[in-house]
Amino acid sequence: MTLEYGWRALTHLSEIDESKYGGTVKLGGWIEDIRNLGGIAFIQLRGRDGVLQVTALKKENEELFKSLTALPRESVIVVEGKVQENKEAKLGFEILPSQFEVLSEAATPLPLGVADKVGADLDTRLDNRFMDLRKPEHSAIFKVRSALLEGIRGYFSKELFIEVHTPKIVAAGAEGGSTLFPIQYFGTDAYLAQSPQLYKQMLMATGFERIYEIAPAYRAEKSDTVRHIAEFTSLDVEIAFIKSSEDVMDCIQELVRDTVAFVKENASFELGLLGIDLVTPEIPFRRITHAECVDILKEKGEGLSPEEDLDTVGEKLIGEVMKEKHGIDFYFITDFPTAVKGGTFYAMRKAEDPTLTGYFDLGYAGLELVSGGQREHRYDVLVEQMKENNLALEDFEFYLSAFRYGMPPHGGFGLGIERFIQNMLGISNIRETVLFPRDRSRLVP
Ligand code: AMO
Repeated sequence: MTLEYGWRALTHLSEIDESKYGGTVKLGGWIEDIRNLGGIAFIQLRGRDGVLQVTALKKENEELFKSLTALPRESVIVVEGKVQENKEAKLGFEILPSQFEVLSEAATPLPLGVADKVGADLDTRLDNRFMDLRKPEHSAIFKVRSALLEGIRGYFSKELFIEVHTPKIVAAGAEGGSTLFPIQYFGTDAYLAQSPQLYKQMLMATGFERIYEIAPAYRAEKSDTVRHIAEFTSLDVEIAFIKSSEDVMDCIQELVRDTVAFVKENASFELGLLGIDLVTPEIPFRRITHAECVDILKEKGEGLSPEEDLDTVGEKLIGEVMKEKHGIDFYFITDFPTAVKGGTFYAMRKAEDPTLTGYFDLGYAGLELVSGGQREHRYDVLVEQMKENNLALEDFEFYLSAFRYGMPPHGGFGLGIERFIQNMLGISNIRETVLFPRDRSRLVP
């Protein structure tokens, strides 16, 4: 039997309501399960937006009954049939099939169960990702991710930012040598970009004024953790004519609040499936200085020198304190000492106290989500800071030249998209938020 179909010719489950009862529809999907009781069979057909019961009766059409119930699980079919109300079916209706066509028969055994209640370990899931994502609670993560990106783009579009794309094959790193991935580029040494840092700053010399980029960033992270991956999606933002880091923090808290609200409204089905009750945070976000964090951690028995960045344990403890004391998930850690951000040669130091920068992190329930601040835009000072960091100035000439002919004060930030989703959905391992994650031991699929 052949059935006419096409990407717009099929009905989706969400389009079926009482007005369609008694009518004929055509749907495509995967056979999740078949329960054959002899004279009647219940076939669970999984589509983009749910699982439908197809009820076949032997006495109606024996040939159709036999061939449909003989199909292996996860085969792909298109089925045409009448929509009939059935209070006992999960959706309140079922389809009585009149025709169907097998588009792809699944091999057996399956590498991973789809309808099974028992979960597989993460490695097996990631090895068989195409199958793993047939589970609605797994694909829901990516639908939330898509809504989150739409919310982010909506915010920036409203604020008159333009979206840009900068090269991912670069000649110099910006975030320290230890996490650079070297590559061969037509016989020359090159790297995968750790961050668009140098390019987003150079764009401030063009007149674009407000830019953002959503793109992969690469870090050869030395250790395996549940919050680091080798290829992550970075939201990078740069804004010209800022007065101080305050302007950047302003932008971040509005962005985060509006994006969470957007996801809550536009991914409510998926959030429900995942059992997440999102709370839109109130702004302004509370602040805590780096020096205050040092004191708190000391009290908790966690030594952190005033010249050190918070480690994972420190980040988690500060997150717990902010939750217990103030009931909040989002908070800025401000006034990073120059010694911590010193390696960040592009950070502007405070005029009143050069041992401090206006640099900050945004913590999200114990996880660093954002880091950013005002940049040093004055050519001479920037050169001095680069020398302090023992950088070979000739390697950065392409960057420095943008500061010589009119560079407005500017600042910006980087936000890890996967970390945003990870904490929003309470996911323990960041790898679950990436379709095909890359880490020290994972290059395939
Ligand atoms: P930073 O190195 O702090 O700053 O990175 C910014 C944000 O990116 C995310 N992130 C990661 N996410 C997953 N896996 C990783 N390995 C990983 N590394 C970083 C985090 C982090 O807060 N150029 C500056 C930003 C700026 O100042 O504009 C930068 O890259 O969420």
